[in-house]
Amino acid sequence: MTPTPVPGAVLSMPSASDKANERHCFSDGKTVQCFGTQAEALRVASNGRIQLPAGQTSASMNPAVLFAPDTNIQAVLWENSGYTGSSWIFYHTSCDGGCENAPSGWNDRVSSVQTSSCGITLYEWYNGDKGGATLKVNYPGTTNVGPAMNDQASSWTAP
Ligand SMILES: [Ca+2]
Repeated sequence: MTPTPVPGAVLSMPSASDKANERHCFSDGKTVQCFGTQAEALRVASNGRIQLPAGQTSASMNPAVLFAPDTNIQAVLWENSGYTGSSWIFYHTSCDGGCENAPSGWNDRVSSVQTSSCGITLYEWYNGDKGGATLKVNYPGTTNVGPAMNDQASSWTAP
């Protein structure tokens, strides 16, 4: 059923059910871990170095703190523009160009990206630069990856 719009309501605001369906995940290279709040995902991914109240996200964090070297977080990839919706945390220990393929549920989905000072490159195809479109995003990120890369990224590297 389509909800009836309320006059004057901001239609882009996530509803309670959208919030309930959000997933915030990362992989340590072996296991994917997902959480219902990004605060919890960031706490686990950073081994306790990032402590946010449950309702807050990396969108409101100082990027210098979010991407401090000891957090091992290279980027936060968001489902929607403006750093909203579900998020995938690119957990990686250095800016060595290491490539991560989009995990299950994340292919062709990323719309905005926060990145550490090493930057992140998004690729249209799996396994990095295989000839599809690419987009380099510089620190501290972009609230909209633009029409050419929106919902297109299938892998990413730092930088
Ligand atoms: Ca998207």
